[in-house]
Amino acid sequence: MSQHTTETYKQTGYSGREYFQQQSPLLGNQFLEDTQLLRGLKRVLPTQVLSDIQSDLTQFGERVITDILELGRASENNPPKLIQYDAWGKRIDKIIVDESWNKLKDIGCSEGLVSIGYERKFREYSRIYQYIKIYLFACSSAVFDCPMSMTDGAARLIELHGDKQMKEVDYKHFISRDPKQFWTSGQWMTEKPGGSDVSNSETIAIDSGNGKTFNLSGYKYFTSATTSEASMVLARDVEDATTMKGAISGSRGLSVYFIKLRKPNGELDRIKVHKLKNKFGTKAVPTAELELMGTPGIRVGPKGRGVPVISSILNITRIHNVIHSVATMRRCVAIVRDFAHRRSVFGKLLKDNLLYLSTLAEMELEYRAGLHLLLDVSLLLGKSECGVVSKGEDQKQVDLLLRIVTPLSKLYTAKQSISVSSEAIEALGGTGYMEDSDIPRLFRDTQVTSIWEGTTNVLSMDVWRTLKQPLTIKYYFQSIENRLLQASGVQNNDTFRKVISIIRESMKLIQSVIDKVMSGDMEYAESNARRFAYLMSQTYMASLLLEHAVWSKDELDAQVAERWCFVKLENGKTNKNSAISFTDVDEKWRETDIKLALDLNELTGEPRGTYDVNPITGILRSRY
Ligand code: UCC
Repeated sequence: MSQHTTETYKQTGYSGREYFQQQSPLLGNQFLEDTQLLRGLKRVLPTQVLSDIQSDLTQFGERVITDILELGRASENNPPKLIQYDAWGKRIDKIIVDESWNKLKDIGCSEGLVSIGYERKFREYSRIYQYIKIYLFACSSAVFDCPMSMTDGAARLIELHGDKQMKEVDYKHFISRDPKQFWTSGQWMTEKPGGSDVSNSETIAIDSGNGKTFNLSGYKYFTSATTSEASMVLARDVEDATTMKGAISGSRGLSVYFIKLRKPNGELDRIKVHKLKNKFGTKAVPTAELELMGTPGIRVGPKGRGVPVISSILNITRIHNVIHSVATMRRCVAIVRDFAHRRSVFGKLLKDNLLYLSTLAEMELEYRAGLHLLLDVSLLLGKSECGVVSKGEDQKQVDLLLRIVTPLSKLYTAKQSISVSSEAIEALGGTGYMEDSDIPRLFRDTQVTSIWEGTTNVLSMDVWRTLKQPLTIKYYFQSIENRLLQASGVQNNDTFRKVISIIRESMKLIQSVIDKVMSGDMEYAESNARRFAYLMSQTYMASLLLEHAVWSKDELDAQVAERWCFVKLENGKTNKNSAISFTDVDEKWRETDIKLALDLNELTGEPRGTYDVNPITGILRSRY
């Protein structure tokens, strides 16, 4: 210590000593450390498929905490800019994105984030493979999963409704693994008169004279990923723009059009970008307000069937929403779990604080239930697309089940992810609230999952739309009942018996609501739609957790199913009619909390997240 410092210390107390430095949370390989994912995949995938994809998922799990995470951060730090005029006053409408955003596109392409689902190398399991890669990618990629989701939806729409040219040329760009060939697509529906209600759409489409190409004019209010090469656009068919002759009002006058955004010289083709949206989250995603000024487009699918046709995109992007939501929950759990091993308060590490662990256990519970739902809906999609059915099923059953499970999983996991990510901020205290900790971004980004692709209420009403087809509820109950049957075959398992009984009660409640609505009480249906959709989601998820517990024969998995039933379906009731009392919960679940929160390593009994070096790969963990 210098003479001067010693003097200063004597006078002011300053000694130049080192102050406490908190270690930041670290992340390891996001595939290998996700033990629940590995177990879930073991349950749903044939052994050979898992063995074929495991090394790819492992390398990708490492990339999402290294180069992809760095690119995602760079994209976040350099959000897109709109340059409307050049120095000479010429209107140019250029959206400038950071180079990292373009690199994320190239990586997404070469990693097959869209193509895997269409190459169908693993038939019905291909969607699970594709979606687990996107799940790993989502929280590291500055939400580049958004353009990927719409590209996925556009590829599916062309597969179902596209003409020869689209199938032979455009589709191939969407599913390419060559970054030079790869295109992303937008999906432009929303206008100022309506986001949820598209029936008032003002954009019009007029035949250019050849009966094939149409000119589109209108103002689109939210166009995500405006740097895409192409887009699917909802527009109203008219014969005359001035008189609006030929226009049919409401959503039945709408059709879907496929447009290419740019001319060969790279300039936007009769599209004016009015502004980039100033969003709460998803800051790197260039979302714009723009005007179509006679932009050429080709109709996709039948005239006037715009909503059902574009729904084939919506039903895909809604599953991407589930992916993003579940990925957010998993990332939050990973960060908080690691932090619990590094942060000491009130004389002990957070990993030894029972209340902290109880909160983390709740987050883990939400994540696990969301994960099993994601695996289920992905498999249903794969089966539906590949025309594959399981024993005792038929195709209609798969299709209708997919149709209802899609909105149920979208609406429910979005809400879960918002509460879990909010909890993660709190779990990291003041630093978790700081932008440069990167944690608030997870919360802001996932807040949108309950809004885009249909709000919770719109999706809740969509659940009622699906129930108009009477077989839907039959298949929904049947799929749950199959799982209950499996579990009831397990001897001497009190936990399973309890879970089965609670799920059966919930099914009765669901049926009673349906009966009331079928008797004509539509106001009841509308005002209770959200509660009802939650009940249907939670009941279905309970059955999935039960199925997983039956498969794994793991006592902890059985307790997870039981806890889900208690928290969600029994609603924490303490009356004597309840299958589980609060006292039971306290005694039994204290131990479970620790296991759930810390995800103890089965081999060593050590909690994961205590190492700076990944115990599985031996590779250094990355700072989140
Ligand atoms: O926000 C947007 C882009 C953001 C970026 C996306 C990234 C997300 C990925 C996340 C990863 C990070 S695009 C805008 C999103 N907008 C919406 O989602 C719209 C929300 N509103 C709805 O969903 C409404 O319920 C509407 C628009 C579907 C309501 O329209 P209608 O015309 O009033 O509905 P109808 O009359 O009930 O239905 C018309 C037809 C019916 O068939 P038919 O005529 O045969 O009876 C319905 O059964 O459409 C059919 N239909 C469907 N079919 C309606 N919805 C569906 C569906 N989901 N699947 C199949």
